[in-house]
Amino acid sequence: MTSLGTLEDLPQSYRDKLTELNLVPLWPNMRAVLPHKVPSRKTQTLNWHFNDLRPLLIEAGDLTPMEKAERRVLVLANPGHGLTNMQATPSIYMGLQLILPGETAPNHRHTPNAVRIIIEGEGATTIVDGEPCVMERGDLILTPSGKWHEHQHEGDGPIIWLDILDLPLIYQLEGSWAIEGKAQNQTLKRDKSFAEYSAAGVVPELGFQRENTDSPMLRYPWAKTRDCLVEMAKHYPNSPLRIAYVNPENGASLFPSIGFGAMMLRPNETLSLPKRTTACVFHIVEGQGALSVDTNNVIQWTEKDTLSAPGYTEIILWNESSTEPAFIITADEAPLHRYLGIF
Ligand code: GTQ
Repeated sequence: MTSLGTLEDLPQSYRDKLTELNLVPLWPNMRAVLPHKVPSRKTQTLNWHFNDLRPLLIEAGDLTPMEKAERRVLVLANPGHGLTNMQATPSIYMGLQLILPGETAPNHRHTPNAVRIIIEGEGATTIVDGEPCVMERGDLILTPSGKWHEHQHEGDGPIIWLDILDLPLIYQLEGSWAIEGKAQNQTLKRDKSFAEYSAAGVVPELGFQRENTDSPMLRYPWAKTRDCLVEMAKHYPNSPLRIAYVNPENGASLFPSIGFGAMMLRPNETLSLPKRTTACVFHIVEGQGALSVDTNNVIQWTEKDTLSAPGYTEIILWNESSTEPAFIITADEAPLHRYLGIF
């Protein structure tokens, strides 16, 4: 690869004339935007330890009433992307949200897609287009783009969950906006979409064509996901135990932008993930262990932690317990990479 001319190689008078006309020469930046064989990646490998950030989130509950927050969230910002840009990876936003007993995060809808993964507490409900979704530990609750959603908490003690949105992507596309609405009329007692799709391979007879491709299932209960992994472990003693969350009607990823999965690591298991183009985040539902990226960057994790890792890397996960399995929920940008033909 030949080295290319730099900005400093050009006379200042010429550079000034370019600037005047809103022009920049490509060649000084050519290798930065088109590096040789491997892309440059800003996503840093890191762990947001739940035990470190929980006290700060609880403190936010004292410092900022719901009326002043609308969503009481501490954003898990990857410093590689700049803290204020609210990116865990190029297209994934993550935040930890706190609701105290009796509080409601008011109704709104927005263009970004969102998923919640419940970490702590019970008795909260997210109402999505009139459908109340119960929030239990490890559950995935979907609020696809454009759907009304509000969060109510009538349990005892705080409820905390992880929000995962494609906000950075939608924001970059200059497509991110929201509108506030009145409290929803909740007509159902609890999640109907889960009832309709609770048996794999069997779907409701609609008698009409769905208008859009959003997953009709809004709540993916952790108990079901966990059971599936444990059951698979009995049949596949030597294979990696990984499953994908999909739209039950068509097998598509939950969102066009972000794909979700779950994995189980048997006691003491070491799992080498296939090398892939996409950055990835990991949320530890149960267990303790370590993650290494390109063998040199080793970080420890435990229950309720959330981690990020860049793409184009060799990722290895260990379960360090010799008696208990570990369970991890993953999110990545694979659907988008596939769509763009760069996966
Ligand atoms: O709960 O609707 O973390 O709108 C960021 C934006 C959560 C939400 C976030 C949101 C929400």
